[in-house]
Amino acid sequence: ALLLNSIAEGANEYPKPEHVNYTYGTAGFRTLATKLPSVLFRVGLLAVLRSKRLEGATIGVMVTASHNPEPDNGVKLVDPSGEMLDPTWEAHATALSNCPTTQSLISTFTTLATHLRVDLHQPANIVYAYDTRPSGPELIKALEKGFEVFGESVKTVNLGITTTPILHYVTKATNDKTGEYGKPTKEGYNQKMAGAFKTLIGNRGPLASLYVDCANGVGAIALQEFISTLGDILPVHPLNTSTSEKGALNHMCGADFVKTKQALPPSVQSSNVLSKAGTRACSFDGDADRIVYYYLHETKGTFRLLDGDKIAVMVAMFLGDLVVKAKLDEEHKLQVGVVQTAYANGSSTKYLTSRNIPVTCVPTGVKHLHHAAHRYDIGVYFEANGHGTVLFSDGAIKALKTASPQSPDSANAIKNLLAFSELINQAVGDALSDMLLVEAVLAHRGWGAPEWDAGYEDLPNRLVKVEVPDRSIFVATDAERRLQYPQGLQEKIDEAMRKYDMGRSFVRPSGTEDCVRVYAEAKTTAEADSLAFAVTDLVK
Ligand code: 16G
Ligand code: ZN
Repeated sequence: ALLLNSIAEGANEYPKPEHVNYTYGTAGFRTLATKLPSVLFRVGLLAVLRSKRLEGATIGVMVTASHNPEPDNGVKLVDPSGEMLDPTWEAHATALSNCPTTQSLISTFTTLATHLRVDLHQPANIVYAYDTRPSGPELIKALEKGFEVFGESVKTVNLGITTTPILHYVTKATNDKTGEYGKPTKEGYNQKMAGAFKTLIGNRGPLASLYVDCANGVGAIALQEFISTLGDILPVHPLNTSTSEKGALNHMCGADFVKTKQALPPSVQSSNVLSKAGTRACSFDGDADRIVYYYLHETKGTFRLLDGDKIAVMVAMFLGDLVVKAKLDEEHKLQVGVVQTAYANGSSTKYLTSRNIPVTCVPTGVKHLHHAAHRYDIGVYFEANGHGTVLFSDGAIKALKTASPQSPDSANAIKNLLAFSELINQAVGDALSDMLLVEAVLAHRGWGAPEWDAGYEDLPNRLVKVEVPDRSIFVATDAERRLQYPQGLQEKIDEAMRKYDMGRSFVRPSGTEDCVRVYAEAKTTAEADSLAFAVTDLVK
């Protein structure tokens, strides 16, 4: 009763705005920050329930809206393994956030606690963090209020302004009682990555200069801290690092801008840093869990994008070669596989398949890719937009650690594979760790951006955002490659596709915005555009 009283007090302090309907979507709750205080308070309650349900295992809470404009914010929960919240709990988050009154919140809370068999006497442990958005501190107060109502039984760690992947790492490391995954701090993470990177680079350094567009977000801070741990084997030049300049976050820069516009951020363009042939740059998004690379064509000067697909292909091919060198393909049958979504460029899928790398296609959203990647010994997953990582299964790690190599070459390959497993964030994709992964692979191959790019040529493609009266009538199937409803629409899309050389198009409702997205690719830019617009007309 005491608890319910304090919940009521907190709820009165953070009333739910009328006429707003919240959904815990692909990336948690995300909307205008001014609409979020009541949601944060309630997410605080749910995080505690989840932790208590799991007998005090540490739950992570991240307050960010990633690549969205600065006035937005959001919140998502991280499970003890460092992965996204168990999908069955998403509905509980949605239910709590939509209770219109304090009364109904109390009753939903009580029902949930009973129904989920939460023992409220259990301890709870929470670790939380937020990005650089101006709305962060106010929202954090509301979140903390949600923890405080439980009194002494809740222990919290505030990581402060930190990237999403660091929060995931710390959550995972805190729950790993063996201590093998690493120290559960930001410093622990940086040391772990720096150590693995140094092992991988060996005497190949110092590497060529790398320009990093930090989207004026929290990645700028994380990068700076990491560089000071790493030293000078990788000369990194951070760009767009104005984390406190109003309106700068994600504005005309960052991974989402580059991927969507397929162009340099104007700030990078005008700084001229890419004019020296072979110079490469990359862009993080606003919470540093996405990365894309790019460079300018040596003779034509045109913009060349190296997106999530290009990263996945290069990394999978390289790790596959290492597995062969380590002789782990024969003895242990270790398999490298790739997970993509329907947005993966058709050329990348074709390239992998023709080289006998198995490819799985899953619906959009990190949790789907992550889950599917677990099914491979070494599962490489990337969304085209730059979210991704590489998962090493327990079996793979064990095989690596117990192998008895027959040659120095094999021994070296094994050592490198183990170093990659340390370098790469096993909880979630991290722009920083992925950047080091790319740099390490390039260094080993002796490649620059053009050699990396040479593997295959992207099919021209086009993404269109279509506003429709009711996006819920669009139901996708087959990993979002086909529409099940509205009935008959898929047949028309198929008919449109057949008119274009290498034409492929699909339609899916967005999980983050009130719209439907149309993707099309074809042999030429004109054909890709024309297919995209033909399908858009069918959808409207
Ligand atoms: C979310 C997802 C991202 C996905 C995007 C698609 C996570 C952490 N984020 O941002 O992976 O690409 O949604 O957005 O899962 P859409 O449904 O609006 O196209
Ligand atoms: Zn992000």
